Order: sequence, then structure tokens, then C-alpha cells
Amino acid sequence: MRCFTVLGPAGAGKTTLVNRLAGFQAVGERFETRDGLGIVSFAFMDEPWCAIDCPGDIETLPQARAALLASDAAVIVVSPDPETAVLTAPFFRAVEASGTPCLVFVNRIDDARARLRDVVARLQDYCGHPIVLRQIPIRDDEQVVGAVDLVSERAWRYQEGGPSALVEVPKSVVAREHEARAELLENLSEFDDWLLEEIVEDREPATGALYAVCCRALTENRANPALIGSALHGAGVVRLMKLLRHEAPAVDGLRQRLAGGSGVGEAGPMAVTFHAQYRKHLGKEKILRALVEGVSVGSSLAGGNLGALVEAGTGKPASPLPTGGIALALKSDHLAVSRLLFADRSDDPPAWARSPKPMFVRRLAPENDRDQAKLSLALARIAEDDPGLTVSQEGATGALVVHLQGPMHLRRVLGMLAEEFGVKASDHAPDGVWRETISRPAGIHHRHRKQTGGAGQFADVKLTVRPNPRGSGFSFDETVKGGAVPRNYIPSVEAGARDALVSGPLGFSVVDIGVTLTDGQYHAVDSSDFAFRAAGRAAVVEALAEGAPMLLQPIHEAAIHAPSLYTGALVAMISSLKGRVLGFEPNPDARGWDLLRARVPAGALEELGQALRSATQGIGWFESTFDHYEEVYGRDADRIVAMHSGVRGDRQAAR
Ligand SMILES: Nc1nc2c(ncn2[C@@H]2O[C@H](COP(=O)(O)OP(=O)(O)OP(=O)(O)O)[C@@H](O)[C@H]2O)c(=O)[nH]1
Ligand SMILES: [Mg+2]
Repeated sequence: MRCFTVLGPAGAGKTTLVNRLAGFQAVGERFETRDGLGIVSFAFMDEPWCAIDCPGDIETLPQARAALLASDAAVIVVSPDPETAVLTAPFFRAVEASGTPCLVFVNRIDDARARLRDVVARLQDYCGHPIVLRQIPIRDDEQVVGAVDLVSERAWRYQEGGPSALVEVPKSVVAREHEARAELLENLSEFDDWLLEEIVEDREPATGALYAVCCRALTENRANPALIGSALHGAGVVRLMKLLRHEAPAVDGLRQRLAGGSGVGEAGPMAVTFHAQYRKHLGKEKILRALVEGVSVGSSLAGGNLGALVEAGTGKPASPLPTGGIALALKSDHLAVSRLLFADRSDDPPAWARSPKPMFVRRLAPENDRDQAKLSLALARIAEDDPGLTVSQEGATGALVVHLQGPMHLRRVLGMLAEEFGVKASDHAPDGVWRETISRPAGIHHRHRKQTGGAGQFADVKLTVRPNPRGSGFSFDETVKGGAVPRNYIPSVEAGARDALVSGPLGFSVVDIGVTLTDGQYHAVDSSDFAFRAAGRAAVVEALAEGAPMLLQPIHEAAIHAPSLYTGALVAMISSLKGRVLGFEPNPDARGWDLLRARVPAGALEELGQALRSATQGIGWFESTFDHYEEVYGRDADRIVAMHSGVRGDRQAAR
């Protein structure tokens, strides 16, 4: 069985196209995953095929990347509108990173207003390989009514609801056809010396040999052929399937790609899992593609036995799978998703199949406090299967923080928590990660003394606190003379000082201060580790308040990815968020994209995510890492402190 992934911007007509293809000879029903991937099996010229229809919504790009793990080829479906070419950028980028042979289907040709060559030129801005136009449209009164094939030089007239009819090349397109064909040959001659020679010698290359060059160009992933058609009217879809059939590689090409090179022989993976979902009462189902012959129920795969295999669309038993066959693996708990499966082990997928850590961050809390552990467990289960989700815990509070693809993804995760795991949860803005320090030294003398029943507590300390350089953290030393504080109690004073750092006078944890214990007193009976720890803590608490506390905000360094078209707008946007642009340059790994580096206050990251999304039609994203802390003064500081004490108040009230 051969398999390709269909992807492209929302509304380009991917689902319409896949339904058309299935119409040739459908096998069972379309199988739809919870996140919207459609798995469709059909036959074309009596050979089995499978198409994976990905939603155009950017939030499901992680699923599309995973689908490429199981794909011999990719079809990028686009609209014939040069103005929307930029929307294809994320799809070209994902497919190129994966090395999947890719063809472009310019759909909705019935609705085309622009010139096809302008459309292709704008698509080329985002595609690293040459896009090689294989057909040109035949127009009748502006309306596209057919196409001329540039290799065979045959013309076809579309017929509603039936196969296109072979016609003579209309006189009106002859000149354009010659021009486009010359361009095609020139493009192809770049990968073929024979063809180059034919052209130089002004000979007419044989059609069969020309097809062979086309086939190599796609199989070796050196060019992307482009076809035109209308999924809605069934025009050009047979041509598309024929191109895939004759020119796209079969499953061995994928196996080699996954093994990271050529000549894999026995070494390549036997199968891949590219999607999984949990179903209440049924457990987990994984979608698996066999890359070799003989994968069947009971087969040893990833160090365990395959439990059950059923067809995705019909639920019928599907064992043994043909080479390249796709099925749902059930009762196979040992299989994880997005893995390369060998008999005795499973490997991580190549880096291109993994998605960057998403930038949309929310804190989740159970509606019922008692469900905290259940929520944590359920999120971990969901994240196992969801390549677009990561879960972490907030350092100070232990709250559960999810990194998601966007608001729709959040809704899906909350829905799954409720329906599949019975946990109702609500989402909140993540806590800020501010810190505080002091701006001047302070000295304190504190005596801890208590008389409780028989035994008393006594500890007396004198200490100073001072600001440490930014980034140097906490330090402790002592200058105690003559055993005023006995050696064995000094670590307790330090432990007390550290206790005081958990929450400073402004309500944040305290960094970058130095504490020196200078003097003190003790009592032979009543002094203890406990008493000195309490004294150290109280002394530092008082000293911090004396030391003119100051708010620090974390500054992140963000790497922002967006088509270069948007870079100007992004530079302005970053300044308005009090960030600083460090520089930008063309992204060497993705044609048409810039990589912009900026320093941005952590408190502005959420806003950066939203602004970036709306400025780039959802295409741009960033990854950020903590860089350093910076002082915040004046009204900005007051606002953050007030907001934070409000949040703390709310949470305490909720307990
Ligand atoms: N005129 C015209 N309309 C089309 C064509 N193909 C699809 N459409 C229409 O475009 C709309 C979107 O089509 P879909 O197939 O759902 O698009 P999609 O690419 O699957 O969209 P998402 O799954 O949302 O990303 C539907 O109303 C289709 O009828 C076409 O060739 N010509
Ligand atoms: Mg669709």
C-alpha cells in the first residue's frame, strides 16, 4: 500500500480532494481522529492507496508533521491566489524539513483569477526546491476549461462528473505552451546531463525519457511538480493520481529516509506509529504503518507482541498487513506514538517530526481541589499522545502548566479531560516569575527567646545583608569571633536565612543577596539548632525590609520565526512590548522565513504570542529561554506587586 499526506492552508480544498480520490474505489469509511486527521483508503487502478488528510489549521501542524513519518509523498494543496501564497509557508517548511517528496496541487482552478505563473512564482518564495509546472490551463472566456500536459503535449478538456476528454491543443495556447515547456525542460535539465545535452544540441527529447527524469526529480526530492485542477468538479484528479502512481516513490523510500540514509537493508525500521488516541473503555489505539512485509498480530515489535490490528475505516481485522499497510493497533500498550519500531526496540523519530515547544501557555486547576492528582495523571496521559502538547509544573507553586498550540487546542484538551478522564478543569494565566532583591545593605540584631513549659528557646544573632551582583545568587559567610555563636549552630543560621528567601517583603522569592553573620549569643541549656534557625530567619526577614526591596523581572531571549514579509511589523511590535530586537536574518533552513532574535520581559511573552499570531495570520511562532533578571522601577513595579498580591489573595480565598 502506498500512502501520502495531503496538507495546505485551511479551505484550500484538501478534504474535497481526498473525497474525490476515495471516490475512485473507496475501501471502507473515512476514519477521523479526534484532532481532525482523516485516514482514507482507496484503490486506484486496482492498487491500494491511503491518503492522510490534515486540517489546514496551524494548530494541528504537529499532527501533520507526525503524519509525514508514515508518508511516501506529500501533496500540498493551494488556492490559485498569489495573495494567499504566504499561508503555504508553514506547510512547505514542514515538508521540506522532513525530506518528503512533494507535489503541489493548485486547486480551485475553476475559480482562478490570477495568472498561474504568478501563483507559482509567489509559492516559490516559500519553497526551497524548484516548483516545476507540469500543466498549463486552457481558458475559455477567462474560465479554465482544461489543461495541456507539458511533457506529453496533450490537451484535456474537463468534463463535469466524468473523465476529461482528449482534445487538440487549442491555437490560443500554443505559444504559451512552448514557452512553458521550454521552462520545464530547462528546470529538469538541472538534474540530468542527458537532458541538458539534448537541449544544447537542440534535439527533441523522447517523451518516455522525459518522464523518467521527472520521476527521478521527485523521488530524489529535488523538484516539486505542480499540477492544476478542481477537486470540487473532479477536474485534474486522475492526472494527480497518475503522477503519484508513476513518479512518487514507494514505501522503501520512506524507510530509507527514516533510517537517515541509503542502503538500509535489514537496518531500517519495520513500522512507525504516527498517531494515538485514548478512548474510554477501549484503551489506547495507535495508528501504525508497516514498512516491511509480515507485520501481523503476535509479531514482535518494539520488544513486545502486537495485540490486535484492525482496519481504520471498517474495524475489520487487518492481519497480516501488506507492506506499507496502515491499521489501528489495539491491545498493544507497549507501543508509544511517533516512534520508529524495530523487532526488539523503538527509536525516537527524526528531529523534523517533532514540533517546537508551543508558545501558548496556561495554568490548569481542577474545579474540585481533590482532583489535583487525577488532573496531573490525566494530563500526562493526554500529552503522551499529543505531539503539540507539553506539560510542566510551576517551580514555586507546583501548579500544572500546559504549553499548547492555541485556544482551539486548549478547548480540545479541556474537553478530553472532562469526557475521557472525568476531571473538570479551568485555565488561568500562568504565574509571573518575578523575583526581588535589595538595593542597599542593612544590619539587624535579633534575639529569639521563648519559654514554653519547662524547656526554653534562646538564640541571638547579629547579621548584615547586602546586594550581590546580578545573577550571582545567594551567599552566606560569617565573621563570628570567640565562639559567640558556637560553630555547630552556624549552619542553622544559614538554613534560617535561606528560609527567609522563599518570599520577600514584596511577595516574591529573593535572589542576589549576601548574608554575613557577625556576632551573637547563646545559652548553654536553651540554645538549639531550631532556635538558631528561627533567629536567622527572623533576622533576615527584618533586614530585607530594611534593605529597600526592589522588583526584578526575568528577561527572555526569544527566537521568533516568521515569513520575512512580516519582519518590519514584528520589529515595531517588539518595541511596543518593551522588548529589544537583537537582530534578524534570513533563516538558512527555511526559504522565505526570517529568524528574529529579541529580548522580551517574561511578563510580555503571552502578549507577544497573541500579537505575533495576529500579525502573521497565525503562521509565526517563537521559542524563548530565560536570559537574566532586570530591575523594574516605579509604576510598572507597583502594578506587578499589586497584581501579584491580588492573585495570592484570590488563591488563598479559594482554599
Ligand atoms: N470552486 C471550488 N471550490 C472548491 C474546490 N475544492 C473545494 N472547494 C470548496 O472549498 C471549501 C473548502 O473545502 P475543503 O475541502 O473543506 O477544504 P480543506 O482544505 O479540507 O479545509 P480545512 O480542512 O478546513 O483545512 C468547500 O466549500 C469546498 O466545496 C474547487 O476545486 N473549486
Ligand atoms: Mg479539510
